[in-house]
Amino acid sequence: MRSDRQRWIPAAATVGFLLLLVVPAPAADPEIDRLLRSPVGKDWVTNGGNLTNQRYSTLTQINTTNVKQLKGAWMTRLKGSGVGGKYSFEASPLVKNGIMYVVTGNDDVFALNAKTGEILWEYWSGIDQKISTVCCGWVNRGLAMGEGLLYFGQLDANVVALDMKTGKVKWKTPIEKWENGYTITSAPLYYDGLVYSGISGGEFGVRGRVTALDAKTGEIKWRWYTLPGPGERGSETWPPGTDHSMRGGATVWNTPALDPQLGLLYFAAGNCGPDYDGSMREGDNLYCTSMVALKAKTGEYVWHFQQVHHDIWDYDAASPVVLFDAVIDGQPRKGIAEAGRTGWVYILDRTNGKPLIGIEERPVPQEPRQKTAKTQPYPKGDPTVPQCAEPMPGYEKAGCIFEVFWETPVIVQPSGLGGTNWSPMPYSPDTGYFYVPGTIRPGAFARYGDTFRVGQRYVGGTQAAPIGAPMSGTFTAIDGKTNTIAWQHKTPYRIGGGGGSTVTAGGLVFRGEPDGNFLAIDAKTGQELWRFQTGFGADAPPVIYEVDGEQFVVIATGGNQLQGSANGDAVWAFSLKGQLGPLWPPPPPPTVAGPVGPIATGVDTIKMGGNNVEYSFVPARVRIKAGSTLNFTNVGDLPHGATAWQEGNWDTGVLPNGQAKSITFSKPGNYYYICTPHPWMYGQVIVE
Ligand SMILES: [Cu+2]
Repeated sequence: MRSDRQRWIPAAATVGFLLLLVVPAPAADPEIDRLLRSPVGKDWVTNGGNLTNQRYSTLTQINTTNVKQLKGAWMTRLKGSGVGGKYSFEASPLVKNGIMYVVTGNDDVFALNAKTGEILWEYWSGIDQKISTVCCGWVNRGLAMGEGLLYFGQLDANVVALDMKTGKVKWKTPIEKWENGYTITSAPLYYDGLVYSGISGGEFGVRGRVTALDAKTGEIKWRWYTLPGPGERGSETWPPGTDHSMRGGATVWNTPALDPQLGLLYFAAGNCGPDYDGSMREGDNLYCTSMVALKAKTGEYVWHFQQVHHDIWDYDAASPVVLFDAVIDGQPRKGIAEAGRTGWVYILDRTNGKPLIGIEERPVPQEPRQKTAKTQPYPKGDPTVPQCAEPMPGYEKAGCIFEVFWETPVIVQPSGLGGTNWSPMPYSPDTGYFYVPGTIRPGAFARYGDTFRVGQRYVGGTQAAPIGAPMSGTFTAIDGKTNTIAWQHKTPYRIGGGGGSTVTAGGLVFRGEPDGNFLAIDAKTGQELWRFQTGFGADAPPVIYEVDGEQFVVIATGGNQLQGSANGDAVWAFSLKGQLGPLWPPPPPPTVAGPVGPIATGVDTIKMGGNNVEYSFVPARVRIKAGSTLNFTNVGDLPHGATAWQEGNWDTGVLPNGQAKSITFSKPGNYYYICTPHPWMYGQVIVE
């Protein structure tokens, strides 16, 4: 008896232990997890629609036969949140059970009745308006939901959870400090009790990472640095004995994707820092400009694929990765794809990170001072934008995608502000096409030595478009089986940093334009079927949902700094029962390069080389009264000047560091100017 019991106890303990091993813990939110794993239907519960980031809706009520009848169902203004030149509106609204949740560029969150547009509650972030480490517009790309909470990152580098019913803060976890250069702009991903968030700051000498937080408490469960510490995997791609990798950028500012079967989390990491100066960081510089897979539960490294070795062009992998399944060469394959600023779509096997269609390492131009990589990956298939620049007057050299440069400017295309930027790339399993927004724009690249200072811009050069350079875009259907163009539209404006799109089983691609137009396109043929003027820059990605049997298409229209489109705070919803007509068109975005950004008033000093950016006028655009005097002060390291461009005849001459020259503007007019030694440096004075 006694010996029997002795045998029984360890046996029971072993069975219990085995049960712990094989029976997974119950999901914290089984319903959201199921929606995240399923094709997208009436609800849209995460930024990319579901865990694949495909942005493909199975709803068919609105389709190619009836889309011409589509009209505005409602339009709601979000009480001035995110209105102002510094903001962009890039969020995908989320919808669950007839309630919509949307976040603005000021990190303010609104809950709306998804059928009527009525505001149900508001969360005002109260974020510090003096945050000085925002790179490229105050922006928030969206929310995640699960366990009755909404999750999002703020520009002050906090991840916040709100109660979905009330908008009250449940928890708030700082990932970093904005004062150190860190901000959060991407939408997080919720799945199975964890919230995954990236971090931005690639132009501020930061160390990129992905952080997983406990969805209930906000506790940080793990973090994975995109830049290896000494002795860690990948550290051999940085110069030994230096700490350059600790401020090498590789930020993650797009929503990850997740394969629950493989248990893997996927994301793309951004450009290397300092962006345009590779002289001190010899090596491939992992994991800059790379697609990465980690174990979703633990953050353990599984594989990576680097799109650009030793990046010196700001070829930031910024668009969200997309998971898809396809039969390629007769074999069912598990794919992952990402649209790069290089203009290529990178298509890999998501089980192992190996190219699915073929990517070839080819020799590229060399510049020993930049420690350039010997070869670069060239994907098989078609780029979506031209990859060579046209010569321009005033520049000695124009080159193609991996053309090298040092201190004399060289014009390169696509450039780090061309190709596909943060905009998502939808995928339709019906057509097998990726839908790729692209920007065509040359950049004048020049390197200069930059000193690292915590919380200051740290880019080591410039890629400004030469003043007067033409800018436009493309919208391309890329066949996922071949990586070749199925159809392509030339667009009048840049759309790679906006013009978000979404595809449906109704055979439609919905996409916005920075001139305010919202379009429906035949997903198979590319034919435009419908167009509607929203009145604001239509640069956010649309979302599809259903309430009470009625299908809606919604888009946040509030413009975009990258696109130069008209700012606002509107959310437009469309349906076949809609009654609202179009608004007046907003001012169109520029199609020729020139000074951009907010117009400052009450300013009497223009800093040349200000904000730790050598080739800049700060502020770049000012409005003054006739008879006012502007004091041009060189705070940079190099000699700079301001010289009238086209209109007017004034010149500060070239001033060394610390010197200033005053110019009085007596006649009203619009005065552009450039720095003659650095013609990619320009500004604007509006005299009234
Ligand atoms: Cu200059």
